[in-house]
Amino acid sequence: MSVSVLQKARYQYQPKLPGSLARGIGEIAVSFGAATEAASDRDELREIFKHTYGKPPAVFAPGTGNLDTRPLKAAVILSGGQAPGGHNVIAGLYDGLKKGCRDSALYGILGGPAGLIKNRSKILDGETIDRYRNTGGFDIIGSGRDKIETPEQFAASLDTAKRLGLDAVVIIGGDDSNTNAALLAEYFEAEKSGIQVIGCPKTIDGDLKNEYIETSFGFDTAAKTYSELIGNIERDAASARKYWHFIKLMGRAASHIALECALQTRPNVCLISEEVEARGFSLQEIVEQICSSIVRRAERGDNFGVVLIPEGVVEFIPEVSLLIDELNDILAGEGAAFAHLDLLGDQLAWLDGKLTAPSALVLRSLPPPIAREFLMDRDPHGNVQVSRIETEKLLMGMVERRLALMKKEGTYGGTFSALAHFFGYEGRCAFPSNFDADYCYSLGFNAFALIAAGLTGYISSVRNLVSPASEWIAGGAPLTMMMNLERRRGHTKPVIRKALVELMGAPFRAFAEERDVWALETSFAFPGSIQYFGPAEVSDAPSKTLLLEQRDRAEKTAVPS
Ligand code: FBP
Repeated sequence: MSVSVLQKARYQYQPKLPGSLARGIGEIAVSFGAATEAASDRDELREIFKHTYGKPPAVFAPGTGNLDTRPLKAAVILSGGQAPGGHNVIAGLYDGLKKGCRDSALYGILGGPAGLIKNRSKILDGETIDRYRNTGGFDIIGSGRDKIETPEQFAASLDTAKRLGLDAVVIIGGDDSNTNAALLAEYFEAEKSGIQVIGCPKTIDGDLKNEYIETSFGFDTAAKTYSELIGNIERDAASARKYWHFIKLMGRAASHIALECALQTRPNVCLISEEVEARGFSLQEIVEQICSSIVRRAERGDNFGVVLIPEGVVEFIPEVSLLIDELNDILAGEGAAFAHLDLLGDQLAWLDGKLTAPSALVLRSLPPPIAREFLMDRDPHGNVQVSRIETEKLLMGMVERRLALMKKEGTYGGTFSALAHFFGYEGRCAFPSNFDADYCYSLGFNAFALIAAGLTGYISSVRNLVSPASEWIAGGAPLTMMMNLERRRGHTKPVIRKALVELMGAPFRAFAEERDVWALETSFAFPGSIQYFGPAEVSDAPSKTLLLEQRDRAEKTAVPS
């Protein structure tokens, strides 16, 4: 791969560290809070995590150093979807290890968790690390979506770790991957291996978030990348004055990305899946909402606009969610028979007798190409692949039909011409923003500090993120405190609770206060591209979501004077 001018310049960027870690190792002291409990299902979780449950949170502060400075061997795994900043987590971890002791070593596990099971790794030296500093992507070692689940896979993972002579494994991933990290830590402890496991919070979706994780890394850069594109489209729409743009945004189940992009760009309409579910909106009601903005803007002569759609929204619409559940069940049981049917007509006829009447009706009401997407191959877990359903086109088509009807009735007099977009992969491997570059480097360095403090079953936690990096709080939170039991694929399992958009949360409230004005007027905002150089208020700004949440938290915890 050749190196662009920006990449060359970014190699020179020195990410910032929290003040407590930006010092000699001999001056970093770890201290602990009180023992923790899981939010719910405590007895069951205590039983599952016999050796790792309920540990205290850790925090690093300047002081008389008590970290291990012997040579350490660690391995790092990238797990799940790409998120900007992964390379900096690895660089921070590498630099921490080398700062602790120059004889320490870092292995990269190749291709995600499967690499640990299959013993596929490479040593990461300084020269390799330098080629990836401050760059996007996960290509330094690759990632994967496999899980370490069966007793054989746990045993094989331990075998690999022993063969490599590891002291610790760092797993960089989302909620599922960190659940896996917790289970691996427990297994390694139960086997008295002495090998530690530390997690790092990654995902552009922003749904790994709690008291100790203010944001997952990658969210900031991905949302800023999409916001730039949306802003550019808004400016084009306002210039051409003839298109409505329907833009689907990645984020899987949670709507954090769509909400952040809405706060950044002030579109005419932004759907929030969590609200759709809470208020039980039907597909038709969503169409009516969009049409209401289109009709009222047309009355002002504004036959253009922008609609944002979170990629998971179909799963939150009650009648569509029921259809998806029924299809998943039917295809899990009788997938082989279904696979013989090629034509959509045959597939629908076959399903008619098996789906409930309302679900059969919904399926038949969908435009044929969209209906086909609902019937596509399931993912490895037997679920429909929602990111491959073209919701933006579905809504666009339904809106068009509704407007045509309104025109006949004389309730709509505008012109409607629409374009569909999907922004997802465009944002996952962007050069990390300064925020993500600093945050990720800090998470990686902090993961080293947790290893050197002898901890296992912890997630790297860097907080106070809206303050300057020198004031960030570095430490670790025990993974078991983030867990609860959930039904997954017919089994009750310990999992880290997914953080969806809270309708009482500050970001949603800020959006809800303004959206009625946006629906009617042209209130667009144009954030422009991520700035890597220049004034700090432009280049180091965190996401609006983080700012609003932190301001809200500060107000709630402020002591009245
Ligand atoms: P992670 O949760 O693993 O970070 O992945 C996030 C994500 O980008 C989702 O927003 C999206 O639905 C999914 O990955 C797409 O990934 P894939 O291309 O592997 O299906």
